[in-house]
Amino acid sequence: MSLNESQEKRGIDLRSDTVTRPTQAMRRAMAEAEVGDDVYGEDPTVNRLEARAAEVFGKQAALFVPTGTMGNTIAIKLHTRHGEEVICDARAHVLNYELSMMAWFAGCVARPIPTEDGLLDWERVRAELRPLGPHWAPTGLVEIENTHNMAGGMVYPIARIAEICDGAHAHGVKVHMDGARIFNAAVACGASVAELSAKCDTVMFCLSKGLGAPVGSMLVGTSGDMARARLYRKRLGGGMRQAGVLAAAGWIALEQMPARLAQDHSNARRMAEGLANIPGIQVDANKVQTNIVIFDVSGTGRTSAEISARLKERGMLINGVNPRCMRLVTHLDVTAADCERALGHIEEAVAP
Ligand code: TLP
Repeated sequence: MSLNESQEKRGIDLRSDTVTRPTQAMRRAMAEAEVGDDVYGEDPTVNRLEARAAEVFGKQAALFVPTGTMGNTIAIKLHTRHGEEVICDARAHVLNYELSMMAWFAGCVARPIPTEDGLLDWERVRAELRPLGPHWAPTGLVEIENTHNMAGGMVYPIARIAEICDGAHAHGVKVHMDGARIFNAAVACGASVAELSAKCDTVMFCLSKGLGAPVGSMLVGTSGDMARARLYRKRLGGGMRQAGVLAAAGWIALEQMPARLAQDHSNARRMAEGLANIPGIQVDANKVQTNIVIFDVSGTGRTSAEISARLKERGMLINGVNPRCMRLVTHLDVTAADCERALGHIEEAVAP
């Protein structure tokens, strides 16, 4: 069976943009990659990818890490000391989906701020900043997520990021951006990733989500921070030896794939518009800015688990985020035609 035939048999997988398979160009580049031992800093393909990522983000240096979780974990460790607090949105990935890594590795607790749309602002951050006191743990870091996954792919206005960074820096507090999908944010707001993250001390971004690489994320920041980050990566077991095989796919993800993200965004918007017309489903299509749609299915009388199971029988995969709400994520392995078919399947699956 050819690769294309096997992909057609896969059905429609909208669980996440992490499910994408590497493109033919990526597979070729992986097969041909020049490699060395990256723990010795001798893998030319990894070195080239790190240099390019730093350049694209306008930062001094970058570090190739196996996962976004590891990139965020290292960043939090870099900027904090044991016993400090990390200010983040209440639905942040670092708080809810990373197995309390900030406590496990950095010895920090989260100071979550509930928000309507997942986006922090300086006023709210300032209200939660704490100095060391007889009862308080001091604030070690502010963390912002762009795009915001569980808020439905929301994008930070660039001015808001600058305000948070300027405010935090004036108080001696660093800012880390979980930019797992920062290229989606850049496409949605028409700014470069360098502009979006200019004032952030570190940024983690994923090659393995919308950009389609099979594995890999990057951390970018100052040379000093990345030298320390390299040691933390090793401590976490992330020294990957001939990782150029992976970085070769990452290079294509970084260089070629951002240009196609607008297609994912229009597919997501179309899905949201179609969902809004299905009785019992609630979603505001105008709020869909990138490739994630979170929609409320409670009005259908079915739980998200039931709907997931019914869709699975039709060869389609979508997960619930809780019993009332489901999330779908568009990506390079779903076409506009797949999205139309997906809407049909959902309409059937929610029907009484
Ligand atoms: N997100 C995954 C799941 O963990 C929920 C997904 O399917 O969306 N930051 C953000 C904002 C993320 O969305 C993710 C992954 C990560 C970090 C972690 O990246 P990995 O999975 O590479 O550790």
